[in-house]
Amino acid sequence: MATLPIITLPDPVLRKISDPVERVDEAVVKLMDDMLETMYAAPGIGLAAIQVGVPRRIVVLDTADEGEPKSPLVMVNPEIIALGQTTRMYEEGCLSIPDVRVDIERPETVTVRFIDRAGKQQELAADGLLATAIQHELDHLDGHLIIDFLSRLKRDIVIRKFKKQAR
Ligand code: GNR
Ligand code: NI
Repeated sequence: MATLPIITLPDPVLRKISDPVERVDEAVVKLMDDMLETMYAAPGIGLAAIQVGVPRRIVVLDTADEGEPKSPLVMVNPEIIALGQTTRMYEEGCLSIPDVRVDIERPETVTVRFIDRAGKQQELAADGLLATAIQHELDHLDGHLIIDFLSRLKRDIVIRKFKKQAR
């Protein structure tokens, strides 16, 4: 296993739309395991493949609290098949946008269909932090970021700050 460098703003790779995975082969399993190690090391509660520069529809998640047993989740080609009616507001962060927090209102519950590490189709109904994190990760697969929920003015300020840092 290996930790991978996490891509940050303003890298345009983060805006790419990721392609579906055709087959969960050895290389995909290795990437998923490296993504989990990278996420735990960061530390974070989720990671999309595009954040390590791979434009494939793969995400890893673990929203277990510190001190609780690890509860890694790996999703290939995830699709949201149902969203709850009620919403919740949560202050989100992103490993690709260090030190920025954005209050985001999203559906409180979500049902997602995906292929697991063994290549088997699964469905999962999630709520709370896991539901929030799943929606955050699926946004990455379509090139969407938490700053897209800000006004244009605030978004431009964040982007300018990261462009300046990158110089
Ligand atoms: O580690 C992360 N924490 C987090 C907190 C609130 C809502 C979403 C997240 S996901 C984030 C890791 C990340 O950037 N995943 O793409
Ligand atoms: Ni993120």
